[in-house]
Amino acid sequence: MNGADALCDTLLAGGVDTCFANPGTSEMHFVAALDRKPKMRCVLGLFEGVVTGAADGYARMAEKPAATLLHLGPGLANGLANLHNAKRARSPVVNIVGDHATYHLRHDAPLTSDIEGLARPMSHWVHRVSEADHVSRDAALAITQARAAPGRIATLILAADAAWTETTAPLSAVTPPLARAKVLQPHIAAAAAAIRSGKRTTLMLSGVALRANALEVAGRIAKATGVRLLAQQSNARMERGAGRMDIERVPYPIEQALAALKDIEHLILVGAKAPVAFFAYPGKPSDMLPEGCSVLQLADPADDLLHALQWLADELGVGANVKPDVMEFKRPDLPTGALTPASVATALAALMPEHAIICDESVTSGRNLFQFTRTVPQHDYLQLTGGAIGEGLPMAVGAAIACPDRKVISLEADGSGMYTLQALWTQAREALDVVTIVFANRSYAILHAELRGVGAGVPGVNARRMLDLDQPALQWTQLAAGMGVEAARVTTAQELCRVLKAALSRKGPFLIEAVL
Ligand SMILES: Cc1ncc(C[n+]2csc(CCOP(=O)(O)OP(=O)(O)O)c2C)c(N)n1
Ligand SMILES: [Mg+2]
Repeated sequence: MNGADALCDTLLAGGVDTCFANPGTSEMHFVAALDRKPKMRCVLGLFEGVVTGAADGYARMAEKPAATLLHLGPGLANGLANLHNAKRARSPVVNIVGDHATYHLRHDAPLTSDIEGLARPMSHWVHRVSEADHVSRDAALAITQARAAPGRIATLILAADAAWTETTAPLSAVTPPLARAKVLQPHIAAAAAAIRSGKRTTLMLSGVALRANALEVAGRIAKATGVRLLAQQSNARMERGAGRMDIERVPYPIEQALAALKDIEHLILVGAKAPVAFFAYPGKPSDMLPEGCSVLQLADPADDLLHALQWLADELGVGANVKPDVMEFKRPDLPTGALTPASVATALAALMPEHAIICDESVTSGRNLFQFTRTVPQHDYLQLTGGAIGEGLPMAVGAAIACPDRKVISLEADGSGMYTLQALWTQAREALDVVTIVFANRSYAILHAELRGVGAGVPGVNARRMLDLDQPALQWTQLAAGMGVEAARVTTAQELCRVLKAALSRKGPFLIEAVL
């Protein structure tokens, strides 16, 4: 057994059985060891942003980490943006980065770089293993770190000679994850007092407080006390649909966000952060809460949020007899006419299957998606959490691998999609059940609005050349076909309905280019 074998065995013993990879020479012994482990599913991404984005999507749905396999500093650097998104999503990831053999580093070969320096900002934990005898111990540590609530990025840098050297060190056991911490009684008492105060109080939820069971309790509290429920603007995962408690999110556009928050006197955070503007805009506030609004942190993202809400309900005397106002099942009629974000959302609401997973990187086109999908079959809704675009298509890969029996619906803006479109190839190779709808508005539409929003004026020739995706228009059906994914272009709502229905009724990847 060499260090690489010890790494694989420790990963498998720790429940890490999926590896998203883009290897190089320094990882060849790790590749060979993975080759000896049929229980490990190895998934190739043709760019490291696919690898890290898939690890994020996987973790959100599997509720456990995948491993990555990245090639030295440059490979890691290519994957950093989606590692950032994963960190913001609080996804557990065992991020494995190969490095040169220890004795080779001093020669400053071309791929040598400061891997620790690159890893640190997007990791919670960074550790280098240089000796085969330490690989299992350190891999177990990495898994423990990744699984610590609410989920962490654990980067393990593996020296090539640590991987290839023989070891007789016993495999380290991976400690089971600790139970989430229970909140303390004074927090419950303070939250209950705020809700009883008669002032306008909002419970702001994120993290696992947006799962159906926690939302149900929050819904009972809201029904009995009149407290308002609101979710963070972007969230890793929400359980939505008919029979569940619906919850609004803080809108993205700052004016709408300020309007949504303007009446709050007490804000109680349950696994959420107090809302701040996504960007600074001249003359507008960064802290979006109204003056004098008090903020109370009931529960941290790492806490047992369901328990906190249940305890709060008890404290307020909200019994199980109080029923939340859950959504009743209802689908819209199939849309007709022009293809617009609204008609795409309507088609989706009319046709989407039970237990779908929606990966949303639709940017401006998805702004009103929620209002169309409140009453549709139950589904999970995954968002871009760190604002770094190029995560949607890889996230769909990871979600589909985590949940092979569920349909993944990937809503992708055309500009964002181009960052990591190689994910389509992985979808084809792995025969993943993903229907992608590309919102082909042939523009960085959001940035046209932001140019006005920051007061920078109207776009001239240079600005338009930086914000428009025309000349040439992207041919998404050809891009998809080139990577083995069947695709169709639609230009009317009727056409979309016909193609979407067909795509949803079969297994495997399909891409719909919706020309807006
Ligand atoms: C990694 C990264 N690079 C650049 C940006 C800046 N940015 C934000 S949105 C956007 C373009 C969005 O265009 P598209 O995906 O087509 O969505 P649309 O606005 O058209 O709905 C860009 C470049 C970003 N958020 N993240
Ligand atoms: Mg666009």
